[in-house]
Amino acid sequence: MEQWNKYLDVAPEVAEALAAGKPVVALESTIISHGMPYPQNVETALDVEKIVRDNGAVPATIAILGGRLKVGISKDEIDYLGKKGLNVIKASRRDVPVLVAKKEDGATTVATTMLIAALAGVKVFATGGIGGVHRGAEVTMDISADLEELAMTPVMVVCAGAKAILDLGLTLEYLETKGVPVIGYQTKELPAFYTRKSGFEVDYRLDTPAEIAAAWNAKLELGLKGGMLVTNPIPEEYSMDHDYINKCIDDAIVEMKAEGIKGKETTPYLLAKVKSITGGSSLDANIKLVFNNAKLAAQIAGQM
Ligand code: PSU
Ligand code: MN
Repeated sequence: MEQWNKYLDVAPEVAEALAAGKPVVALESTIISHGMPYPQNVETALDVEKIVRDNGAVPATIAILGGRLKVGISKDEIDYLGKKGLNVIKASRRDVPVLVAKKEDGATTVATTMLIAALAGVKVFATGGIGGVHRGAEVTMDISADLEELAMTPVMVVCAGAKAILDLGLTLEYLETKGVPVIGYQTKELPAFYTRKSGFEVDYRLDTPAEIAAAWNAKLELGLKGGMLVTNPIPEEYSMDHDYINKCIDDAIVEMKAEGIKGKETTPYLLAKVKSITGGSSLDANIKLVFNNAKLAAQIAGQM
């Protein structure tokens, strides 16, 4: 028998909103511990919660704390995860059973945040970028569990596309195989996180939060399993130069290979390396696009 309920702690404010059918937006915690340095990670996480509120929804930052699956954590808990940084375990789906049984902490990736959000009944989730098919995956088989989660778990993920640290073409192919709709918000081109353009097309361009919510509702009513990926381009004024950022990413990948970084360390390594190569300017862009996604996610949740 399924007894997932006994592992879940939903914050009272989130539980009340869900019970009343009010909009809730899930937020992840790997972006706090592994995606950005302290203290910008904590400042950003708190600002993102405020943006969700300002746009009419209740934020639910998700993490595993002392083995509990938390939906909605406190300011102090966000600060704790931000300070502990890389010393918190980056928790993907496969890490959940052991962390829960050992009563340990885990920062939830997109995959695990979706999993826990779905248990609580939260339908919309905002983040920066998702994991995907890594460059060279035809040899390494490094394909993020985020894609598999999108294939099976009913949560909409609002992101700024995926970073060119990934193979974007293969990532789109994988999502197609798994039946995951990839929506561009006011664009037909897949955004590439730091830039609005990637050279790849999304499946559909939808222009309003209401249109996106309608597609979601149709998917649920049809009984189609899995999530939906909404890609929201970084605002023009914060987007980075395409050639410059791609050169930085290529350099970061060369260094990663030289250092022999593999597996779950790959993504955090590349995020930190790109930040240092760009002298921190990529971090500013990263923060701005997360804000932009939080706003759109709250607006979509309000239309569901
Ligand atoms: N991409 C980003 N920022 C991030 C991540 C990805 O631009 O913080 C994090 C997310 O938590 C995502 C995870 O779910 O990295 C993917 O890791 P992996 O490639 O190991 O699945
Ligand atoms: Mn991986």
